[in-house]
Amino acid sequence: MSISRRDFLTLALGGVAFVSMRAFASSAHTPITMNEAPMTFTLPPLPFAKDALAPHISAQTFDFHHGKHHNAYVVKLNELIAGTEFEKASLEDIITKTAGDASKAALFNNAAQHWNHSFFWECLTPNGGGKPTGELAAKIDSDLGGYDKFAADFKAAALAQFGSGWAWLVADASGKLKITKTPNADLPLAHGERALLTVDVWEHAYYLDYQNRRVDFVQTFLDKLANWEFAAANLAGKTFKIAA
Ligand code: MN3
Repeated sequence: MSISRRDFLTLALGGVAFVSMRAFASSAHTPITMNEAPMTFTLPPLPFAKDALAPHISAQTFDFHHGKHHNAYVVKLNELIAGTEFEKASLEDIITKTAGDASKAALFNNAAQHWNHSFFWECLTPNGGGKPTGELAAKIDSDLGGYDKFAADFKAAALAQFGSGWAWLVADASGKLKITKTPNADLPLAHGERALLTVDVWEHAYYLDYQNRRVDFVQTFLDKLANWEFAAANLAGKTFKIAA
């Protein structure tokens, strides 16, 4: 399969947030035959320039966090699925079928971390943060006691996650908003919940810019970086799918 750089840019600039070889495979741009070899997962580009969030998150942090950490999960994931029943599966299928299976922990961890990071980049935006508006704000009022309580509870969840993990705003199976935290690679998808917004609280997410001050990082995320437009689209039912 051949994808030209121009096609890639056209798709990327056309608003396709998550592009990958499998996404191309199913697009009109690239006819594919049934016999074609399984595709591999690819590192999605950041949805902003790597210095666009400075000084809140530095380009150096993205060099490591996106270029090294996230990339390593993708490389390992591809190694683990090669030649297995999972080599043609969607990322979501890999995650849901390996969640809770101790014998497939490495596969789950790398697949979930690929999903988590791809999602997290979309949760960040220059000039983001502050209070959401519209339906999402109304849901935060009705389900979570208003923005100020949401912010306090989200920050508390992020700080209470001992060691590595994630804090989330999710919609549960009934559609009610909840704040959750998950350890390591664990994620709402493994618990029947829909992710709306997340912040990565692994130390690699903030150590270069904030050292040990996780609280300052999470406060900055809420005040300056949170992409409420993305969260609102997730609430509205936009399917976040990493095409792999
Ligand atoms: Mn991370």
